[in-house]
Amino acid sequence: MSTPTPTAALLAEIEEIGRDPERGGYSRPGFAAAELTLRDWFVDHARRRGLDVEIDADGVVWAWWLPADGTRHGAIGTGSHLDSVPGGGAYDGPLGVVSALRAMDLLRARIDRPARPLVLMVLPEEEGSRFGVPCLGSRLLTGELTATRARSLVARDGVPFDEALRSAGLDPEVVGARPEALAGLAAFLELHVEQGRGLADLDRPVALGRSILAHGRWRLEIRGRGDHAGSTLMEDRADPVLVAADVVRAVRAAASRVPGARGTVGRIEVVPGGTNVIASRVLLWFDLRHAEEGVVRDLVEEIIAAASSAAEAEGCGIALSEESFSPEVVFDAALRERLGTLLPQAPVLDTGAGHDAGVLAAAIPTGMLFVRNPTGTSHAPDEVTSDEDAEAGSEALAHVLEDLLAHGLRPPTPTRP
Ligand code: HGY
Ligand code: MN
Ligand code: MN
Repeated sequence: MSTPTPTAALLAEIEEIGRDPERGGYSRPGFAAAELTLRDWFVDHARRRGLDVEIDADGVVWAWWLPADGTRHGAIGTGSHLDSVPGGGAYDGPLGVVSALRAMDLLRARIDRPARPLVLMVLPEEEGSRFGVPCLGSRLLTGELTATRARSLVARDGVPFDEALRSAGLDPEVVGARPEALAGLAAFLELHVEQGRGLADLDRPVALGRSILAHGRWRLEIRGRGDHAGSTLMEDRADPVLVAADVVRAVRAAASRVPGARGTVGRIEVVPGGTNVIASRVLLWFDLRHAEEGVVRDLVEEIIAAASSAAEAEGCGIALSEESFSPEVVFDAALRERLGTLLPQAPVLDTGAGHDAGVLAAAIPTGMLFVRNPTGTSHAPDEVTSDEDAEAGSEALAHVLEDLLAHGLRPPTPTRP
């Protein structure tokens, strides 16, 4: 048995937290027990490294490595998330958090103190699996998600947002945008396991991120007439499940017709959910993605037209609500070029997966590093990266952080020969 790399050893410390024996993989919803345990684990490691740790009103964890003058301005931020999708993989989120700790260790072996502050960050509810809004923490931080909307959210398990925050030791009364904290950040870098096979096919361990597809989530309620499975003739039914079946097919057909588009229905709730009961209501969510926002909007129109005609034919009603939308993100070109200079072997990849770095990009220069995932699979237990590649990711992150901490965002002007 080979000795795990330091990054792998850190990951091994959390591999039993939030395992989901029923779905496989991990289920670590935001602000719930498993994610709070992971957050405590991170805070303990940060404190053991002498970092100043604070958890802000939105549940964002900030672990500071300060320069001699103690300033927190002009900070380089790095980190990711610890929550997961239901039955998710071990690396989506935690790899970025663990690699930040490992990069910190590599940096402390090279420099006593940074010339400018480094802050390791853990952003809550990135998957939006509990409250329905992805990147909830970074959206609150930037003000994209208002405190009013956040506090109106009710979790999938029925727990209101305020109650979930209180159980996490936070005060929902003070949730909201934090422009002063954001202003202190000069840049943010997120390392993430690749969610695709780009690096596997290129046979490289680390890549840089270029863009994130525009993507959104919609909730469709289909109202029918609940009734008895045995006493109700077929011609007398208003069955919302039948309409849902048509909508699932419409999502697949619409997205399949547009090159590069993605359309997914991964969650359907049938109410009341009895085997011998014709449902009264169905809740169905669909996720649509494409590089162009206009294409995503057109897909929504097409899907809703199909849902309306299926509902009318079946005597059902529908109601659509948009749960979240993220425009296409192109990461800061100057920062990406800088990273490319520092990591000349790293290819540049686009991604279809959303990230906190994508949300923060609206406010500050952000960039991403991706680490090879041989299966390319994500949001499933088969998500994987090798110990060696995980360590290569941490070393790449340390390398770029060292340069950014030394020189800031303006690269040193090369001295004339
Ligand atoms: O859904 C996404 O793209 C991300 O994993 N939150
Ligand atoms: Mn994810
Ligand atoms: Mn992620």
